[in-house]
Amino acid sequence: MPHAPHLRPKLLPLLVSAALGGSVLGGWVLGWVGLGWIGVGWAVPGWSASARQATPLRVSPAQARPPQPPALPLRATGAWVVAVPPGTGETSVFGTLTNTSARPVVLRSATAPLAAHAMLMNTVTTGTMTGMEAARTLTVPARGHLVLGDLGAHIMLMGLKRPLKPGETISVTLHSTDGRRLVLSAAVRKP
Ligand SMILES: [Cu+2]
Repeated sequence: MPHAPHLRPKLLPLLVSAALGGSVLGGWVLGWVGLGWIGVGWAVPGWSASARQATPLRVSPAQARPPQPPALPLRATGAWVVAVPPGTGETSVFGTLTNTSARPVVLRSATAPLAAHAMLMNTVTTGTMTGMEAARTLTVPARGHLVLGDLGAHIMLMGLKRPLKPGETISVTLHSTDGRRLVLSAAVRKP
């Protein structure tokens, strides 16, 4: 991030202004430093650590980003997206989710950059009729798996922002009820 390095030149004037106490020059320097803080400094995480340390502060792009939610203990295998004809705005995501932890993982939503929204769904058969309905949650059992398929639970992407090309890989993120997430890559292919 470009912000943090700007702070360091201002640390010295701050010390100078403290040494000058209430003098006019001290007040002027303090005012300038203060404005600098408002303009640049306050929002930078870890800036006060840089004030205490003599070594130059380096902030990598990863550190400068806001904290990411913790990852889910899930592994996705064979994730794929149904290639649909151009003009079709929705499609399904299939695959297998394996829970590597000793507690069930309860998914509450999905998102995908290429879709306006995504839904968790179940396939429901009543008599001879088979249909889909939105699922409030989908659970991956502890040390077990959940198969996402066209005859069971699956994820639907709606409002596709562009046609998906067979062979490309798209990103889908699953979100659990406790705020963790899994970002999976799904290959687009014809059924
Ligand atoms: Cu569906």
